[in-house]
Amino acid sequence: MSGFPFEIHARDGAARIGVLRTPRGEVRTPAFMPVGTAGTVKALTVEQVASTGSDIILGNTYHLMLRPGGERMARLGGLHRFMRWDKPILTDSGGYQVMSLSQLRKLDAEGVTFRSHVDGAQHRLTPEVAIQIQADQIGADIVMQLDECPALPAPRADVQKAMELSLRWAERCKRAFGARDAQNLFAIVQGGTDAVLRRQSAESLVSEGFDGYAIGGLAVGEGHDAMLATLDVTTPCLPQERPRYLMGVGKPIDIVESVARGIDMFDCVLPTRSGRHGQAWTDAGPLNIKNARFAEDLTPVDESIDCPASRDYSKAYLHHLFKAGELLGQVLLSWHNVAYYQHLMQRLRDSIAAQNLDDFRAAFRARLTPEVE
Ligand code: PRF
Repeated sequence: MSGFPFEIHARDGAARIGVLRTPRGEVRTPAFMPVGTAGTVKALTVEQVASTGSDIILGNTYHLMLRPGGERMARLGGLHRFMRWDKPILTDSGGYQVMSLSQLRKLDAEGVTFRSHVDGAQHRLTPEVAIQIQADQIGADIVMQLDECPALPAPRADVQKAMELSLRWAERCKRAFGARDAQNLFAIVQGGTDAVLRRQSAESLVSEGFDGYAIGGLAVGEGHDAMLATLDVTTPCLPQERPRYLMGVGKPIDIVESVARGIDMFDCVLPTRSGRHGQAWTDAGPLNIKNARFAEDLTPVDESIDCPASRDYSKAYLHHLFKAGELLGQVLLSWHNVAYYQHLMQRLRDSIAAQNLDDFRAAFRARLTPEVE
């Protein structure tokens, strides 16, 4: 495997900026991928998502295989055409969502059987099926291996078993994926917070050779410091020349600290989910827009961000929309939050280019004050 061209343009400590060149467009790294679980970045049009500077979005195999279904997705011409997003899409492989969302799941060495949370129908996901749905039916540009991610804390023996199963599934995914020019396959490092297991997982996957390497199994209950300590032992085992993706992370401060440790890609539901619940992300942390102190606040959430939702609407108006239960409030805060995340990624890229990431980190930490309720 060689993978899409990945050019690293500058480094600052372990951090890097680069460009991943896919046939559907360039991904500037470090990159944040808004989550488009069920064929939509919730509450946003693709034009709004693109306007935030998002180069790539994430889709979920689990949701799409249940609805509209993999075969129907293929007949509809694949996910890009269906949802009108013509830039790159990375899909998660489904195993993680089966564990958190489905009912009556049963894991064996071959795969996982589960009942749909939509209609209770039984489905089965194996490494081969996960590749077929992602690569052939959804038509994802970046396909993730099927893996098992245990919730932490867990006994070491369970973490080891999940890591070893994920290694065997990585091999099967690689065989099923075969040789493709227009699509990439990323492996997923597992191993909890155990340095020995993490190194073993990373070294095995790297010796097999994948187009990119994700770090899974974090942000699952271990806490910020344990997550960063795990990155410190894992990223040095990954090849410099391929992208590194930290799955399901995170808060802005998690992203800042992970970029400093050499991570190139992120995804998280936080900007869209918290936007739908009335939270606006800022450098000072999340604002609860329903708080009475915003009722007559005519200032925008962040006038330095080039997005109508951040710059042109007042906090008082957003407060009113949420108080009145108006849908537009959810749209505008989702839009602002994704724009805030992309603006943060741009500031991180600029800091790495200017070799002053440490100053940016220190200033970012200093501005983070808990919200006064
Ligand atoms: N595996 C997969 N998807 C994921 C994770 C994982 O470990 C995580 C963990 N934070 C988020 N999404 N396949």
